[in-house]
Amino acid sequence: MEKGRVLLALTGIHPGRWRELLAAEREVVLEPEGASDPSITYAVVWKQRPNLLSSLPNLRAVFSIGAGVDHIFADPTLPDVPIVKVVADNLTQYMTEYVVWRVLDHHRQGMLYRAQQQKKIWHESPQRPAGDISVGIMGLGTLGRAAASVLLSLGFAVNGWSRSERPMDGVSTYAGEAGLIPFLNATDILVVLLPLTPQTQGIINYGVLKELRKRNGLGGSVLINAGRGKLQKDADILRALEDGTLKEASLDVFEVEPLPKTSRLWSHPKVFVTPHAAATSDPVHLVPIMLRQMAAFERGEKLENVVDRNAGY
Ligand code: NDP
Ligand code: OXD
Repeated sequence: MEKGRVLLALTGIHPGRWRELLAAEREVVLEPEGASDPSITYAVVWKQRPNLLSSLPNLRAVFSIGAGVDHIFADPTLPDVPIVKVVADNLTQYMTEYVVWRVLDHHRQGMLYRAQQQKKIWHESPQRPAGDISVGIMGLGTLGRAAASVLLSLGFAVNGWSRSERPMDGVSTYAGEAGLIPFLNATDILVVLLPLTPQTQGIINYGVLKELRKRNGLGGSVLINAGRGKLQKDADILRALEDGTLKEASLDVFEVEPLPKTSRLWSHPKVFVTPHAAATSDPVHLVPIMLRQMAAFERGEKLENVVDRNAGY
């Protein structure tokens, strides 16, 4: 197979470093140039504009610069070529850090103590051992499993929910629709690491939050969403916080991003907001993986981490 040219089409992300690193081994065409170009065989994309990829007559594969690929599937004319998602130690590590940071902050009452500090209140609240708390991870894939293993090592009880059965040592696992309610009923801190698909859209709604475990002494359950914003209903989260169904939430992702300045989530005292920053895609770590994959593909080897089109992730 001939060495193909790469189209770089990133929306909302500066292409400079990506282009520079890809150019070490490949000729790179930067969108908006490149449409219909027969010399382009690969596309490296983030939220590419619709119909762009279908205009490339010799496209062989698409590389997402993120672990999520919903931004690619948003294109209604996606050509039938393999779509490769990011699986990289560096990104996994970032996500694990985010999840563990947020779980520990909620568990160790960071919100309460920050509020007390503001008012100069010296008051120690009761502490619970990590083993008393069940962290439920929705989406026990690459990122969910990595976070689960660190949470286990910290002593938390860990539950995991996935589409198919995914056994993991030390984790109580649940699968599919039948497993959802039992999973929620056994979970105090819900961590969402699902992909956005037609099946998962809006899954974090009031009814689901209501099913989280209710226990005396914990003051309510906690939601941490670092998956995708459209998995959740922002208004349902606010309702659950207002009526005590939820004690607190850490949200990295939102139905609309950037989170509109008018959103109550920004100023809610029980919500911790980050700007879709849980795990950044670092070209220094990700481009070498893409270049290695392109070269291997041209030697006739199989691409790794190809998305399942039917499943949508
Ligand atoms: P994986 O594909 O490795 O894992 C996805 C998991 O979700 C799998 O366990 C899968 O089940 C499960 N799942 C998918 N659909 C369903 C469903 N309908 N019901 C139950 N479980 C389901 O993905 P990653 O771990 O690599 O990434 C997860 C997501 O994290 C990404 O798609 C992206 O949206 C988000 N992300 C967010 C970032 C941020 O900065 N906020 C950064 C990186 C990723 P099964 O195992 O059975 O297939
Ligand atoms: C991703 C993301 O999908 O950063 O990797 O959201």
